[in-house]
Amino acid sequence: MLIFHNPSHHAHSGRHEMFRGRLVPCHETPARLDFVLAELQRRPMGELRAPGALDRALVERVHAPAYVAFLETAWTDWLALDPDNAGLDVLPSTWPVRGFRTDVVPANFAARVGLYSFDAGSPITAGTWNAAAAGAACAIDAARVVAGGTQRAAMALTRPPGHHAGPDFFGGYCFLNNAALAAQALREAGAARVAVLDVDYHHGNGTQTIFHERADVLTVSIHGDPATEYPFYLGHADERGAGAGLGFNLNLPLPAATGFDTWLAALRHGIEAVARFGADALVVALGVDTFEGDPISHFRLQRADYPRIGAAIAACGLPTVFTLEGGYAVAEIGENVVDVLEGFEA
Ligand code: OKP
Ligand code: ZN
Repeated sequence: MLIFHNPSHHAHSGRHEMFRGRLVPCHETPARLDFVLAELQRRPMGELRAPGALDRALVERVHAPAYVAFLETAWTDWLALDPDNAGLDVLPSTWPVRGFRTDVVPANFAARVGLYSFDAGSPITAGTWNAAAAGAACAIDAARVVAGGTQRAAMALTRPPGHHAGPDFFGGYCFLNNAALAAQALREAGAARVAVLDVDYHHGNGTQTIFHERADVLTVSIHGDPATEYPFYLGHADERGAGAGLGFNLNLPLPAATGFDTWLAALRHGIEAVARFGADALVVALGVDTFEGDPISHFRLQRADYPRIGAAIAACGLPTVFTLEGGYAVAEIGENVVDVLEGFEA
């Protein structure tokens, strides 16, 4: 498969995320992608390529233009407040929850950060826009290569991840929704029906919300039950989509401590839904934070399970775009990701 890697990912390197009353070191680090690249040196899976220029217009058909503009200028706006801010990350501390207005964009920068976010765990740094934009270009380019038919599969090997980013909000370490951008690019390149299969430990709330009222993109997510697991406020089994999109979202929440047998049964269920939908192309939001050694997640998948995930996905027989999402057991992320790809290609 052709792998688009993000040459700008190091530019996004957050210092801290808020956790239980403390600022703690970020889990979502540049080392994560470096470990995947190192494993690909040992076990090459195909050509590695840098992305081309970002199709900004396509990004603005997935995300609100005002949100994209906010992300692009957030760092300079932050520095304009105080030059000493260069040594600090941007983190929100106030949000417009129930009863507040979200239709008036505040002039105050901190208020705008809150308007466009949903957690205090996703710092904006000097290079966040450049890294997220290059990652979006990876996802769009991967989709176009697959749509062109010269490759059955391609990957957007990038960070920050994307699946928590919604139409006009960041959070969960995500800023631009790479999987949604790939799905939109596949649609615009001629695939009538596109399925997004999200196998990250966390519910793909951003992707679900982006396609909530659309019947042309099926969203399926297998994840830790939001009753106890991040992102908490979305991802329940009764969320089926709305309007024209009713019936085109499938959530498969599983309890903490779920092992591979139960997880694989959920994957098969999700794959059956993709087949019933009649998808012409598939986007896989590939997080490997389902791994038993993951420091922030609670499933119990083991190393030997990952090739089997790849094989099950390959059996869909669809043109496939992978995006990299979570996986925080940094020493093992490379092996687990490449194991999925190897299982897919076998
Ligand atoms: C991203 B992805 C908030 C910290 C909560 C966020 C987890 C984001 C996971 N202070 N943790 O789905 O792997
Ligand atoms: Zn995750």
